[in-house]
Amino acid sequence: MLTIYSDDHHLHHGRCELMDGQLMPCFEMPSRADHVLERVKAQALGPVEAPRDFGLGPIQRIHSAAYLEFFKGAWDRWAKYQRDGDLLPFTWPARTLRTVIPTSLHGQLGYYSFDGGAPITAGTWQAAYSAAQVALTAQAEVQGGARSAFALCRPPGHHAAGDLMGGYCYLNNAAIAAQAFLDQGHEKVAILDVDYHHGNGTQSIFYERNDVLFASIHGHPEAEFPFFLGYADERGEGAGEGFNFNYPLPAGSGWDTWSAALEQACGQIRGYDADVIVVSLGVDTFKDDPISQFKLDSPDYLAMGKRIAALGKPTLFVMEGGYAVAEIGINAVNVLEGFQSAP
Ligand code: SP5
Ligand code: ZN
Repeated sequence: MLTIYSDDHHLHHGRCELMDGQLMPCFEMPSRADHVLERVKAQALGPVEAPRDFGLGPIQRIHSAAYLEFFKGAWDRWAKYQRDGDLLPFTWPARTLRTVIPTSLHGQLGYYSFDGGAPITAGTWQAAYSAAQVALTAQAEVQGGARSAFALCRPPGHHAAGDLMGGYCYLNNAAIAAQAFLDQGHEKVAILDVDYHHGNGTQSIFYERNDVLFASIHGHPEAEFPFFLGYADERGEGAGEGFNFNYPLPAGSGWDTWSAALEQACGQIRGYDADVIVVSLGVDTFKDDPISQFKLDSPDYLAMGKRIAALGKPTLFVMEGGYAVAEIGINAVNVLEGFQSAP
């Protein structure tokens, strides 16, 4: 399996996030992707190549022009204040407030984000842009006939909506790749989101459409980030009704519970008869993940890859979360090896 990877992810290294009443070092850090790359090489998964540049066009298919302009220019506006820290939002247009677009930097930052978990640094735009190109280059490999490809994206993308950043995400790499498949002639794409957190951004992007089926297995939003989306009764709307499937699971869920949900998700994907599958590959379902509450163990990821392979469709893997840095390479590459080992 071909891996696409860019060193540009190092340009994004947020300093801190708010947790347990304290500012803590960001869990979403550059060493995550470094460990995955190391494991790809150690296991000889296949060649590793740099991304090609497909420009802004395919990104604009998913994200609004106003959002992209804001994100691209935000750091330069912040740099004029000559503060020490990253650019972080602190006010959001929640209930009772208006959703006007302010003129100020922090007003706009609140408008274009949904949490305080997506710091903007000097290199964040370039890193996120390159991650989208990584996804698009791996997509082109599958479009060209490969059985699978791995987009080693960082920063991750599945929490980013059309005009919102949050949850460590800025550009929705999986959604951008899914749209590229459609724009290049496919008619039905399925996105299977196995990250511990609900892929609220991806769901919202495709919620009213029937050309992308979205299925997500995640910590129940009653108790888990992103809290305000990801319930089982969210089935899609309008033309998209019946093309969105959420499998929220309780804290403590292990492979038995998790794999039963995977079985259901795979059943929906099979019934849909997708041309191609995009996997939002988060491995924060791991038992020792520092911010998550599932109990998957490393061998379970081999089984996960095998089950996905049994769908028998061309498959693009897009890296999302996973914060047990020492094991992230083993767990992510286990999914890919499990997939590859299946007939
Ligand atoms: C891509 C991705 O996985 N994003 C996840 C963003 C999660 N941000 C909220 C983290 C909250 C952590 N709270 C854990 C409490 C444990 N004591
Ligand atoms: Zn996650």
